[in-house]
Amino acid sequence: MAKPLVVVSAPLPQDLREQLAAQTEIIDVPTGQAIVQTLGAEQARQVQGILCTVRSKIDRDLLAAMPALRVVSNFAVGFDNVDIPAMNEHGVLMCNTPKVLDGAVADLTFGLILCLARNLVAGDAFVRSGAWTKGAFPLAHDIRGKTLGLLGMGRIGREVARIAHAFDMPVIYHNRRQDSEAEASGLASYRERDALFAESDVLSIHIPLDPQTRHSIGARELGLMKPTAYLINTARGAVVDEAALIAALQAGRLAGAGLDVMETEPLPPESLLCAMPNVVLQAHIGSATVETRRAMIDLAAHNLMDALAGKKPVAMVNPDIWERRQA
Ligand code: 8YV
Repeated sequence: MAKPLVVVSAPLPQDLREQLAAQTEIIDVPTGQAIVQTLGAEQARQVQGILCTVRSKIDRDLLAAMPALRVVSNFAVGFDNVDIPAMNEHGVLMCNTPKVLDGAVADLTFGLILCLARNLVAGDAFVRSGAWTKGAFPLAHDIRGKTLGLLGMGRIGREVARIAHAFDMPVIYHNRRQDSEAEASGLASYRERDALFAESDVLSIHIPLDPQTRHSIGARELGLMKPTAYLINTARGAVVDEAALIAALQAGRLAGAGLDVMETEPLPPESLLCAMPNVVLQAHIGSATVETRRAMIDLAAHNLMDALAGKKPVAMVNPDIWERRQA
């Protein structure tokens, strides 16, 4: 029997490539490049699996062009690049990489919080420029005792809460579903959504991007926040109305923002965010460590190989498709 045809549009280490090549025929598509257009209609019709990053758009057009497609495996925990209702209609399994990146993203969240509160980026420039020889660096702020608000209490939110306890930060959260375990263990206390924005000294976002959450943090929410508070976003840029965030920062209605994600990535250098001293920016690096990325690509590649071999993948976004297939 011919090996199934798969598209690889993600950085795949050689050992995993060899494992995948033993059971499939691989077509490489440069990361982020439109898959169907690169392949052409004839080849697209035969593709059974895709391994891709969040830069590949998996939409109705792609699904219509790939009637043999059985599985899409994202090299990411997020799947806002994928039209899940359309995947369900076409009976295509969606896999992702949860858990393995929780620690890395939570660590970066704290990196951003500390950069803002202690003014570390400016402090580095202060020393390098020789300004230290002329006087002391201005005082910054403690994070100890300050309230951390978590919007979203999934795996990453919980990991951030655990770290916050080591910094003696009281933790409050808002989530679609109240997390009784987090409450019972003393990890975090539930707040209504508006109260979370109003009470937090640091508000950190840990929700996925979907049609309901897009621009769900806008002028109204930012207006509820303390003028001394910081906003941290390591989730997805588009959950925040970036124009409203810029306006709030410019007006001093917010003390600062730590952003690993933006509405447009890569962030154009002419963005007003780049000129703001009270903003710390990173290039969507939440999971970008050697160890975490290796764990992610391992999981993503095995999800793909398992699904094609008829073995239950470890991480499925729409397990109903799998169950339906078994039945
Ligand atoms: C990126 C992420 O996917 O996992 C996610 O949802 O946003 C990141 O880890 C990363 O760039 C790997 O493609």
